[in-house]
Amino acid sequence: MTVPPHRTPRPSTPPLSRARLPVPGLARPRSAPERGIVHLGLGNFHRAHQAVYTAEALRHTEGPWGITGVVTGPTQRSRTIVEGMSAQDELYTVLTLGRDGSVRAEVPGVHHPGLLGGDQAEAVVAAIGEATTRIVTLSVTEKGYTFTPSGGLDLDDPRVAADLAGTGAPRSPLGLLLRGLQRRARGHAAPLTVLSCDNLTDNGSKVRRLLEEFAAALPAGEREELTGYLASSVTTPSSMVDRIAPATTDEHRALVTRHFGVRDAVPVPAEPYRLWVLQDDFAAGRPAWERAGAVFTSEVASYETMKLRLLNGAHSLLAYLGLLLGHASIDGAVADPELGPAVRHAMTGEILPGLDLPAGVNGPAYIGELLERFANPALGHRTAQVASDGSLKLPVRWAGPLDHQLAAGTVPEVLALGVAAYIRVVTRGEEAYDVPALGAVRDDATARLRALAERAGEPGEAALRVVEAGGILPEPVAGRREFTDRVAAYARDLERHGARATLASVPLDAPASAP
Ligand code: CS2
Repeated sequence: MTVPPHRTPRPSTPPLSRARLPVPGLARPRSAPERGIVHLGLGNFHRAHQAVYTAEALRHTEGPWGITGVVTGPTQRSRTIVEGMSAQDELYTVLTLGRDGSVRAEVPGVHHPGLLGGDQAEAVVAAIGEATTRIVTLSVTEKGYTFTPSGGLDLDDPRVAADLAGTGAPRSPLGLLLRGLQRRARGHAAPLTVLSCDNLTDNGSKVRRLLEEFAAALPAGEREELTGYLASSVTTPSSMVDRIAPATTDEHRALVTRHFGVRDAVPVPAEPYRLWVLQDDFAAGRPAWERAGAVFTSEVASYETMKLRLLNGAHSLLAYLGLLLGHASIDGAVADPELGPAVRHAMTGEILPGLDLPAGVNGPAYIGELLERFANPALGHRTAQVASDGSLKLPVRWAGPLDHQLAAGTVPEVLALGVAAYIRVVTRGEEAYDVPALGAVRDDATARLRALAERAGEPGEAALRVVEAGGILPEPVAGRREFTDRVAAYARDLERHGARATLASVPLDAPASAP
């Protein structure tokens, strides 16, 4: 789509609506088809990824694949999206921002009115329970799955406990899903696919295990009907999802007005790249997502591991070390003359060696492509955003490569420094990076990890305690003295000499150093 010349924003700019479209550069979407999908986690990622694939698939092959989006996060932020879309005929703009400054936009137009998981739980359960619903998709982030570090359902999580008691409306994403499945099991029992679109290894098996454990913890009677329905009628394919879609800012809103002459309260910025790799195991049909470029393969696991360790793993390194170096955005962090090469070294020498790449993928070429994607200055992807929830992200992203390297007898230096940087950011907060404008890093483990660190006092000892007792990294990694000693040494160096001097001291010549 070509972009029209910039327009001067007018105070009376009309809101985005079906009647207002098309405008130059922005086509009018067809009306949303009958609902066949309920999506839990109506955030930016879903709106720039699955919704775009679905809209494109529907342009080629029609089907009942309209989406009811459910927001499951904190209520205020959630309301903004649901209310914003509702005031715009359920439409919003996906802004595709190129490295060269190019701006393309599209309006997927596949959504039905959204629901608030908190206030409208009964409506969500009813929507999942309807016979016409064939797929429930999830992008609820690591936090939404309420699991323990070993991957089982966290029965101590207050949301899970309340949902199991069943006295009030379900509160957790899995609780909503489970009660919806129960409704199906008790009614028409039509088959359903539950498709996780989150950054978790083997996300299909994970979600199945969690649902089974949830069902098993219900009172007898409820338990049997649900366990039977899960086994006979619900499939949980795995999928690898990829598209960088940062948080929306006023700049993105202004960009829509400037380029297209309409007002959009809830646009989504995204990079041009997108990929979706799925296992083709759908119980009741699916959109023709392959017509939009999705890849159906039995090799999902190797795509997932590659993406989680190389893209997300490097992202986290850029986020923590970037924050300590004063970088507000990922593109600024990767352009840093010391940090950029260190992260490339980690990807090539510390992460890539442990990977079983999917057939036909060239590791160094993939790494080069990732570094270019990170360098996109138009995205303004904030380091503080990627750094949030590290206690749940790091086990998925860094534990595998750390384990692989340590088992091979080497200490991966950049990853060890990354762990020290994470600990510094999470235990010291904004004081660690001295530039409050970089923003707050949210992590539910903060209070717990801070308490561990405070008891130790000195930064090296504090880092040791957090690694050994913080439950962030699994035992085979957290119990390795040669590794924890390096993390402690880096934690001391960060305190004494600062991030730049510490980074400069990391040996980057060999693939990884011997202990
Ligand atoms: C990022 C991801 O915020 C984060 O932790 O690493 O959201 C990343 O942008 C996506 O996974 C890209 O597909």
